[in-house]
Amino acid sequence: MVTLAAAPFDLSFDPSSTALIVIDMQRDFIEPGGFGAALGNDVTPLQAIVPTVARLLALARRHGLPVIHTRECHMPDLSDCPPTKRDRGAPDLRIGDAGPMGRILIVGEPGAEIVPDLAAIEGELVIDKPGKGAFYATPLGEHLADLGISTLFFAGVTTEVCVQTTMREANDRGFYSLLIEDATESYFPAFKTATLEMIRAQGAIVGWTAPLAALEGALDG
Ligand code: C5J
Repeated sequence: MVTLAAAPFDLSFDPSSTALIVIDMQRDFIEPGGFGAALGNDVTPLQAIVPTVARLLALARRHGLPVIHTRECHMPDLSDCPPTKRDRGAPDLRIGDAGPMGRILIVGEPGAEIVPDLAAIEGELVIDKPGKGAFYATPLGEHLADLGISTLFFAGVTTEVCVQTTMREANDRGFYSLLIEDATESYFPAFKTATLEMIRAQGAIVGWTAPLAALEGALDG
């Protein structure tokens, strides 16, 4: 077992039953011209965490932790995108509309791809998900059960939407969940701060948080 100095208290985990899930580090959220920008957001803070997520991926790969990447995206006919999702707000470009990186959040389009610096390598699972949570309508749960995973490390964007939703789903399914504080980001700094606080509040009611350096120290020694 490895013990990590995390908040709100230490987290002990067995690396042989731990996996890393990197949520939605896609061009559509991180680059200008994508879905995030179409919603009126400044994507710069999300771009800034790419090197930290790359370091986290390197750490997980070095220690043989299974890595799972997710992409929020929909079928070209939008049959898996309910109006409640497509019609939300008044963005310049809605899900499925044609933008500078192809159709927004559509499977196989350039904007739906993971940014090149964080691309999956051979043997890593990439899960396309129609929802905010990565367990909803995907094979993620079965895959983790097949691997015998009990602890999940989380990174990715955005902290308060897809990352938090997936951590809550994981918590309900019995996984010990840790969010790497500097490997996640929001378009809204206050939402990131609030999400970190609510995850670890009330005795880790959803899970734990820790900076990447603490995890590197715990694993690399
Ligand atoms: C959003 C996500 N924010 N990946 N998606 O719509 O968090």
